[in-house]
Amino acid sequence: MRDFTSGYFTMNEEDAVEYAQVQLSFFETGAKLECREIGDGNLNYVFRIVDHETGKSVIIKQAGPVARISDAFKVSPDRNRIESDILKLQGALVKGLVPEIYHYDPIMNCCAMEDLSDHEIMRTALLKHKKFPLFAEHITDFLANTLLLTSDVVLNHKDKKAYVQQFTNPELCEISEDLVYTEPFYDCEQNDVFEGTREFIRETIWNDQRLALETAKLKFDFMTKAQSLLHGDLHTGSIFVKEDSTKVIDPEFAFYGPAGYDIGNVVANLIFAYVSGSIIIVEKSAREDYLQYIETTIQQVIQLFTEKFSKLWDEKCSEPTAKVPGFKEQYLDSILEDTAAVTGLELCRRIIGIAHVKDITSITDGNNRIIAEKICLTAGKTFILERSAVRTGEEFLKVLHQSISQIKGEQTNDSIYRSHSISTIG
Ligand code: SR1
Ligand code: MG
Repeated sequence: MRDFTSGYFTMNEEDAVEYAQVQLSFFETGAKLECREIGDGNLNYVFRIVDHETGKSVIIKQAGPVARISDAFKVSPDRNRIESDILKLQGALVKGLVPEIYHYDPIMNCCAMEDLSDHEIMRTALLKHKKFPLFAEHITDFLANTLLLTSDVVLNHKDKKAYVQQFTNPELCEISEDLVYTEPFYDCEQNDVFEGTREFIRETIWNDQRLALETAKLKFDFMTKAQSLLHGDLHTGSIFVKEDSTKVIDPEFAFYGPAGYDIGNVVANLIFAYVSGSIIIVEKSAREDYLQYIETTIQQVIQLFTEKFSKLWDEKCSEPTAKVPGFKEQYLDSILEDTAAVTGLELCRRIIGIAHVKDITSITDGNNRIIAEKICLTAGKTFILERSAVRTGEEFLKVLHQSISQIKGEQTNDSIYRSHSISTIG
C-alpha cells in the first residue's frame, strides 16, 4: 500500500489507481479500475481512470518536478495548485467552458477533474481538418469574461491584488519569458531550428535590430502589465473540442499579465492550422473549404471578442475613472495591439524555439515545411513590428495573406508549392 500523505513522489499507472481508490471518494469501494497515462503535453502526467462496470471515469493530473520535454526545466509542482485554483475561478466566471475540479492534493501535487474524453484536443482535430463552427462563439465567451472580470475595471482593487498574489507564478512565467520573448530572437543554443530555414531565420529575425528592440519592449510588458488573470498558454493543445462544446484546459501558466496574450495565442494557433492545411490538403475544394473555415474563425474571434468585451464592460465596469468617455475604447485598442504582437511572437517562437507545433512539424516534405515556416515567420515579424496597425479580423487576415504572397513570390521552383491553393486566398 502506497503512502500518499507523508511526501511527494511521481505516480505510475498502478499508483494512480490506488490513489483514486484511497484518496478520492469518486468510485464505489472495491470498484475494478483501469488506468492509462495519456499526457502528451510538455510538462505533466495525466492519468485516465475508468470503472468499466459503471462507466464512471476521472482524470488525475500530476505535476512532476521537471518538464517532460527536457530535464533542464525544473518547474515547481506548485503549478498544480495554480491550475486547480484558476479552473475553479474560471468555472465560476464562465459556465461550462472548463473542466470541473473535484479534488486538489498539495502533497502529491495532483488534482482530480472531470474526464473530457468525449472531446478531442483541438490541434489534433484541426490536423484532421475537422471544423467547429461554434468554437469562435465559445472561446470569445471565455476570453471576454475571464479577461475583463479579473481586471481592475471590474474587481475591487484589493481583491484584484490578492489574486495577483495568489496567481504569482515565477517559474512558469520564466519559461515563457525565455521561450516566447527571448531565445527565438537570437541564435540561442536551446533553439531547435529546422536546418532548411536557418539562413532565413538569421537574415530575417536574428539580424534585425528593430525586431530585437520591439520584442524587448513586449517582454517588459509581459513581466509588468498585471492587467488580467491569464490562462497563459492558450494554444490549440490546451483546448478540448467537440461539435457543440469547447473546454479550456491546462492553465498552469496562469498569472496576471497583458490580456492580449491569451487572444494572440488563439489567433496564432489558428494561423498554424491554416498554413498547415494550405500545404497538406491536396484536393482543391476540400482545401478551400477548410481554409475558408479557419479564416472565418480568425475573423470571428477578433470581432466577437471586441463586441462581447465592450458590452460586458458597459454592464460590469465598477471603477469610476474607467467610465470616462473614450477610456474603454483606448483600453480595448491596446488589448488588440497586444493581441497582434503576441500572435507574432507565438508564430516565431513555435518555429524557432524548443517547443514546436505539430501543425508544422508534421509536414513531411522538407521543402514544403520550409515554405510553411517562412510564411509563419514573415507573418510573425509583421504582426510584431506593425502591431499598431492591426485591429480587425480583416487586418489579421491581410497580414497572413501578404506573408503568403511574399513567400510564394520568392519561390523559384513552383512545383514544390501548390500555388493555386494560395492564390485563391491571397
Ligand atoms: C518547457 S514547456 C514548453 C512549452 O510547453 C507549454 O505548453 C508552453 O507552451 C511552453 O512554452
Ligand atoms: Mg499545457
